[in-house]
Amino acid sequence: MLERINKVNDIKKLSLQEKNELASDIRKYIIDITSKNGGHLASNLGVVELTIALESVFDVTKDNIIWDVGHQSYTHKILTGRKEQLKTLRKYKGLSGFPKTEESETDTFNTGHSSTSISAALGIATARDLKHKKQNVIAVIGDGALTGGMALEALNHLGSSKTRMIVILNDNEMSISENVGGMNDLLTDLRTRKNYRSINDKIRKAVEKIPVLGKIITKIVVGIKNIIKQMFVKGMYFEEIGIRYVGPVDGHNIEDLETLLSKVKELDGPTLVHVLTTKGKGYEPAESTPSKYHGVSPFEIETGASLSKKKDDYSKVFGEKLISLASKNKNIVAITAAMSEGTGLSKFKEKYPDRLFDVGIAEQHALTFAAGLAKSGMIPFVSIYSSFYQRGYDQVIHDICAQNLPVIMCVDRAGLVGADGETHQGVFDMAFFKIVPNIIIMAPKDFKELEMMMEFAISLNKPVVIRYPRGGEDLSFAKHTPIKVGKAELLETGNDYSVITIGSKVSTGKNVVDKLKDMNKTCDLINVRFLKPLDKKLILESINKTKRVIVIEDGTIIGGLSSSIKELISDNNITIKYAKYYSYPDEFIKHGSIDELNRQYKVDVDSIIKDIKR
Ligand SMILES: Cc1ncc(C[n+]2csc(CCOP(=O)(O)OP(=O)(O)O)c2C)c(N)n1
Repeated sequence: MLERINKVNDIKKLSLQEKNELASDIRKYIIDITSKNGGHLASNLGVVELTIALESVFDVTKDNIIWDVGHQSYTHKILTGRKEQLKTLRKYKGLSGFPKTEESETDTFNTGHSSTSISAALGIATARDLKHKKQNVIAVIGDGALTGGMALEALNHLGSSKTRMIVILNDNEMSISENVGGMNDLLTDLRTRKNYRSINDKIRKAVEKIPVLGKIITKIVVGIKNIIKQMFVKGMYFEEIGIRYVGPVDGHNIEDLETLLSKVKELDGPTLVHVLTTKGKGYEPAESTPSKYHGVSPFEIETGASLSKKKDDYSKVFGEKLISLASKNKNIVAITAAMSEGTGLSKFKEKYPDRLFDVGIAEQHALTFAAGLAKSGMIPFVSIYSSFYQRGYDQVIHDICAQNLPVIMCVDRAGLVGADGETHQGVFDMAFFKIVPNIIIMAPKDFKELEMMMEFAISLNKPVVIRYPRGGEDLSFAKHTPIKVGKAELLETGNDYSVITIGSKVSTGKNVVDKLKDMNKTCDLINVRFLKPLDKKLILESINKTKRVIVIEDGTIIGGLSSSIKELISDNNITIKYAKYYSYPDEFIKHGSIDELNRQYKVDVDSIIKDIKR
């Protein structure tokens, strides 16, 4: 059936039977591609029928479908003329793993960070109404994404706006791990409501058969039903805030979905369709352990076994060190925003279930919650990916730093992340944290230094950021001098160049320095350790000596370490003979492997040496 799908709306030419066959072909195709390229396997397998039904009922050339997070858009890409390109999924210069308006007009809105779809859809639907247009607007959002503040803010607005719009709630009972919170409890109630509804339908049908009085009796029965409904269905949250609730419906039954969606399409006002799906559907390993197959690296299809060797990574080191610190200090608690696996906190969760708080996809809340904990004498370690800290920026400024509260903000996936691409690259955090008063920003050069910094952070009793990259350490250094606030570490000394580095780029600096030795040049290799407060004294001494500066960082050129060094040179009127700043440019960095991207942006050893030779 895949051969029949070549361009947008080809899906509309297939019969129901053919669509069911297509669903099975698409699953095989997605499994095949993700087994080679990696990707969001389980989430995509869960929405194959839902996507087929949506794109059969709606017209993606006119209607707007917005995929929340967007990690589940592979079937949509296949149905909209990108079947062949999908083979390049997440590869350098290949197809993105998320919706991209530049890839196709049928990708209405770029997503990547969770819980944005309802807001964006409501904006589009409101503009449609103001311009007297007619298209349908649909947000497809997961139960995990519905735990995010933005989604709840948008529902609040949607309910009162009365705008004609559809929210498809793709409920697979999973975020990356099991979904959490009161909203999830509400959905569980709604899920189990099926039996209750069919009993009432039977009563209604029976009563309606009684002539004349039938309608009045039905009204009374419906009235009673509503009371019962409110008692059993936790107040019918959606209906009460002004959004029609339809469902739950089996998200793997194309016929039922199409029937329901065609009816919902005709309705006025906001409607939420509750669709039940199975994460990982159709591939046993993913169905039985969906969180393991949420995002995969290449794997063997027969067994589901990963093809990459599991090496230690920063997240794991962080998680293990936190367990050891927590065993000695009862006040230490850990907070995650739905990312306990990714941030290395799974073992902590097992060991200290009462001291691990998974707050859902709620970075803003996670940070202010941590501020509250810190205010009352706890020592919160909040671990969030760099790009997701963007969500909680005001909380960092207003709730943590303005009150100088000792929250330890661990920034995982700092720097390039690779295949997830521009929405996920962690290149802005140094710049946006640096301007906040009271904050201390550290970055370790290797695993051991991460452990030292975690221990040191507790002693500071201030807002602290520790940023570390995705994956493992490039080099494991022999030298680890004790950490002192605002003090850099001089790893090597020389006269020709000052190589000033931070975090994961200390390894790059070390490799540059070694190559320069072969060219009979000696260098100061400075691991700044603290982006803030910066060790101006040590850095100035070095620059004044060498007059040749090489700065290497894994962040944007604006506002990070390069900016700090430029300011230092200019503030001190130093005349420089050579200055090169290796940071990422002022642009959104697309997907590709970290090595490929470092080469493209010339933040790699070879490019640095080439520049020096030139
Ligand atoms: C702001 C933000 N925080 C965290 C993430 C990481 N993340 C990606 S998908 C996901 C779970 C989404 O669950 P759900 O919406 O139910 O979709 P499913 O994968 O289960 O289909 C999370 C936490 C994100 N994309 N954005």
